[in-house]
Amino acid sequence: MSPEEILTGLYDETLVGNGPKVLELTHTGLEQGLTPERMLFDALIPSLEEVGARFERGDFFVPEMLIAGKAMAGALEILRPLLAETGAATVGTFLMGTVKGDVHDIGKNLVNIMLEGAGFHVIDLGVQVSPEKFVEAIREHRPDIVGFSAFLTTTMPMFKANINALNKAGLRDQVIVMVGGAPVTQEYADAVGADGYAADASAAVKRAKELIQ
Ligand code: B1M
Repeated sequence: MSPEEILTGLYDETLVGNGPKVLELTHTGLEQGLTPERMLFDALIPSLEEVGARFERGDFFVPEMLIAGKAMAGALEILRPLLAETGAATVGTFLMGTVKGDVHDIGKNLVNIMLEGAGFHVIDLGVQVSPEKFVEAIREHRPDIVGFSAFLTTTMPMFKANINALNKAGLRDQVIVMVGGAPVTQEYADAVGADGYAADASAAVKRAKELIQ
């Protein structure tokens, strides 16, 4: 198979949620010398974008979105050790979670992997993380940065709720707050009082490094 055929295959099979085939193609891609970045940015992520577009048009429903997401997550697990490979010394601790009410985690996991690759020690609280759980984890782990991910317009307001909880617990000035996720903008991040925002995983690493200096 040529690299182009592998990338087209990854795109098409993710779109239809064929997990086993996506795993097979990811392995084949690596064997053929395709980089994890190329497979991610030229096939897997664009495919999920198309899934989202079809969902918006009413051509796809939640089950299709779910199996496509699972197929992508499987590939990400194979690529994780390669993307997170680092010789760098630990630059800081990053506590991360998807906000309460939101179950999306692929984008958050990708940010985590890239942060690990850049030398951050990442503590992932998972999805549906309540303000109380963030507060408790900040007290326990004393991270340099706490990151909130939200992927729905209906869960973005949890950023403010989380920041209010940090204020109430007297922790706001002890930790840098970063926010992100598909519907989030710099303006929204500023409005809720976050210290940093990034649109994607590479930008998140860049911003985190700037904020920690
Ligand atoms: Co959902 N979903 N979903 N979904 N889903 C979206 C997000 C949506 C945009 C689709 C659409 O309509 N086009 C839409 C949200 C619309 C909106 O609010 N504006 C949507 C909806 C509506 C829903 C439901 C409400 C559907 C329903 O039930 N009727 C429901 C909500 C469930 C809930 O959370 N309560 C739902 C459910 C699901 C599934 C469970 C089926 C599945 C999630 C699987 C999973 O994550 N484990 C799913 C999926 C797969 C999607 C799409 C298709 C793909 C998401 C994804 O993984 N993208 C998505 C459409 C889309 O994004 N185009 C969609 C790839 C990923 C690499 O990108 O997530 O943007 P992204 O992450 C980026 C950046 O956002 C950024 O970096 C990441 C990597 O580059 N980033 C940060 C993320 N976190 C960051 C933190 C930072 C900085 C940057 O600092 C801390």
